[in-house]
Amino acid sequence: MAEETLLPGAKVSVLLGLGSNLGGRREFIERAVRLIDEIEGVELKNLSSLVETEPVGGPPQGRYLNGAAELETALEPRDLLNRLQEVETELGRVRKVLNGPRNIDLDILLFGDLVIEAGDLVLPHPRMCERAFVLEPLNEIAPGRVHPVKRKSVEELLEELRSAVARVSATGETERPS
Ligand code: PH2
Ligand code: MG
Ligand code: MG
Repeated sequence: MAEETLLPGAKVSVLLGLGSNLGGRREFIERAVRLIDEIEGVELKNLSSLVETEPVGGPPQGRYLNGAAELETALEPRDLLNRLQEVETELGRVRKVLNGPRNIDLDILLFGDLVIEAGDLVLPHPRMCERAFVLEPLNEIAPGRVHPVKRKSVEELLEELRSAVARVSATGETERPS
């Protein structure tokens, strides 16, 4: 575990992915951001613009609005995850289909340099490097932030993903980037 998370009261920088593809998408994300900023022990530092994206995976569904936020928190990762799930519930999220439509989705992408796998708490977020809808807004607010496992910056990860996508469309190659 990263040393900073062991120091009681020390603040850690956390990056979140934000998404919505049901109802008033922008309003859901804006309300979520306000509720997150009100969580005790959490301070909102930065918010990306919100971009419209094609749905990736899951059943056929509408386009998403996606963004990213940077927080500082003294909470433990599990407590932050619980608080974020409470915000999702407060905004009326119902968990039905895996990767299915949702009015709000709040994902912890990076929590300091923490690397952990504990049930539903997996950090860094296991699919963040394959998803342009995550890396693009993240690159707007934290291009230099380094992924603690890949040891590459968000900017580098996005560049890699873009060239992998370009390669696939040029050659029809289907292999995923490692
Ligand atoms: N979230 C998913 C599944 N697919 N596609 C887009 N474009 N944006 C998302 O936030 C998203 C998705 C599951 O969390
Ligand atoms: Mg998600
Ligand atoms: Mg989620």
